[in-house]
Amino acid sequence: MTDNARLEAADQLFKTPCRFMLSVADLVQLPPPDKNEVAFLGRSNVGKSSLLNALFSRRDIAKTSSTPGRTQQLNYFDFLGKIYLVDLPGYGYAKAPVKEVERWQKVLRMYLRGRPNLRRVFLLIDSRIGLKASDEEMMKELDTNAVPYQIVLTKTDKVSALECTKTAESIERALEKHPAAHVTVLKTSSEKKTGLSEVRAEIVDFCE
Ligand SMILES: Nc1nc2c(ncn2[C@@H]2O[C@H](COP(=O)(O)OP(=O)(O)OP(=O)(O)O)[C@@H](O)[C@H]2O)c(=O)[nH]1
Ligand SMILES: [Mg+2]
Repeated sequence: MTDNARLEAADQLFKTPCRFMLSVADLVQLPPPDKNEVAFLGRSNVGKSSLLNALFSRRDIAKTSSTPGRTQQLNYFDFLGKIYLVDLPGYGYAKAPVKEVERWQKVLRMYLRGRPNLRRVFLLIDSRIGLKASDEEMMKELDTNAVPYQIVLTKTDKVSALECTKTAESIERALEKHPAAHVTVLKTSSEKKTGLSEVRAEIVDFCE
């Protein structure tokens, strides 16, 4: 299949909406690991929920907000009965009570350590900011636990094309030291709907 055909086929599949399944606040509530799973991870407010919505050309699949810490549980979506998509709570600063934040951070870490069907984590990075210390820490943790992950730049509508390319290249260089990282950095804007086909195509690879 040519690259274009791969992207078009993925766009076609994503015309079918995903179905909200459940919100998980505690690991005992996780669905059985009977399907491949792909998760959206990143600092609070980076655009995880927005990206999930944009992939399906919808605004209301996952709840978004300008207040960091909007997503406080692991939100499960079933796509085509073939794969679970998981909108995760953010890490880093969150506008929520400390105890609450500690609780969901613990659940998040435990989830990332021991989910056998987790095939890929999309680690979202704000293209205006680049990698922060908390992202580097998370990458090390994913490496240690051998969780395959891929960096996705978000909000690229807020930077110039040149700046975006420079950020992507500098991250790609940093990734050489991270064994669990996918070598390619994807560039997206949920606002302008760019780079979405590439993310869709990566997900489709896990639908079989
Ligand atoms: N300009 C621009 N803004 C975006 C984009 N994606 C998300 N945003 C904005 O960024 C803010 C946070 O978006 P969310 O999708 O809620 O972020 P999140 O990572 O799910 O945040 P938490 O659930 O709080 O961790 C919202 O105000 C979005 O409108 C984008 O591609 N471009
Ligand atoms: Mg969210």
